[in-house]
Amino acid sequence: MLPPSVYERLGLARVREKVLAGERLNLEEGLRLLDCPDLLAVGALAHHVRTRLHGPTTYYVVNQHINYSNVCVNGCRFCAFARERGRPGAFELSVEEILQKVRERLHDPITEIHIVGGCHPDLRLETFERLLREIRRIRPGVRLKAFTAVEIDHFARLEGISTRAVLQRLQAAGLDMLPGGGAEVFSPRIRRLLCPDKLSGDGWLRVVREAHELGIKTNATMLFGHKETLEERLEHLDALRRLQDETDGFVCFIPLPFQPHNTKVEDARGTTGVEELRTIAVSRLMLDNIPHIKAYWVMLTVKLAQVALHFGADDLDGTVVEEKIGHMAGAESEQALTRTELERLIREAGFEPVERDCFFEKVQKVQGEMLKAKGQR
Ligand code: V47
Repeated sequence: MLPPSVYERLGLARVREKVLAGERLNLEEGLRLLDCPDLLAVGALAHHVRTRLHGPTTYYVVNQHINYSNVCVNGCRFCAFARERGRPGAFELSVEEILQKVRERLHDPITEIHIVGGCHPDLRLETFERLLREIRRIRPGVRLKAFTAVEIDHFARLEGISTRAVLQRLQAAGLDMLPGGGAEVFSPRIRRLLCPDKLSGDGWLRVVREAHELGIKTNATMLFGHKETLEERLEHLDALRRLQDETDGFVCFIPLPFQPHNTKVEDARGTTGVEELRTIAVSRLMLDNIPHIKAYWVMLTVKLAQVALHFGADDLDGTVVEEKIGHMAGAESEQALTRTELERLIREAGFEPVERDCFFEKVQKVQGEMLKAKGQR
């Protein structure tokens, strides 16, 4: 933590006191932090909280990302991944092709498979139930983190059933958790501008609440650095914090810096490193009830993600493999990292690497075999 005089000069003396006392910051205080020119002063506060929560630990996961299709009816302006059906670059994997991707990695000690796609006009829920069951059969110990709240809502519309019923059916088929995507920024103004046909912010929060009520944990994201104001970023964080007060279902928050290439967002310049670190730090400070903040190296670059571990983040995410959403929008990071590389990045940043599963349960290594500390299926 920097000396009190630094915070007095910045008008943040009371904020510093509240952080030290573990008191909740209000929106106006969050806004002043997001607007503060002294990055290190904000970062030091976030690092204090991160250290109080996690000590010297930084988490990582050995995972696999699979995109089943990029065909999507939503047409979000910020997305370089999605295509209309039949257009160049559109793809759609069959269940067998997805299973082949799972089989190809059976030799890797993966604990999480992250599966998402676009809102496809006619892929049926039954197909996804079969997919989850088949993956479970092939790879029984793995955790399945699949389908954003936006996809869940889309399946419900296609089937003419409730989102709760969709969640229940997928849960019965083996779904463990929902990833945090599709949240973007909840502001109706921003959604009208960038993704008018997508599920609303309130809709996203409703589906996630239902998931939490059914015992399905989720992550949450915020896509920042496009057209949103700092106030809108803060309101997004506040909405997540209020829902978490009620449900306690969020595991991890992932701030996603907007990658502007090949998108339809006009005059988008992309974020700066300072803006990314400050947003990660403020997320840590505002989201006092969400245990983990992820530095997602795919969007941040590996080097900035490593630095972010000193600005409030306690997780570097994973080995990933075959990421498409960020890279099609110009992300300049690698396609995959190995466990050895992740551990080296964490150690060199001054932290102790701990392998986790999607719930942040520690993965124990026993004679070269990966066994979960608990909950092995
Ligand atoms: O929902 C789309 C975002 C998300 C762009 O839960 C973009 O563990 C930047 O949610 N620039 C998908 N971002 C990624 C995601 C995620 C990733 C890793 C881990 C987890 C988790 C979740 O990517 C989308 C959208 O918000 N996105 N386009 C873009 N141009």
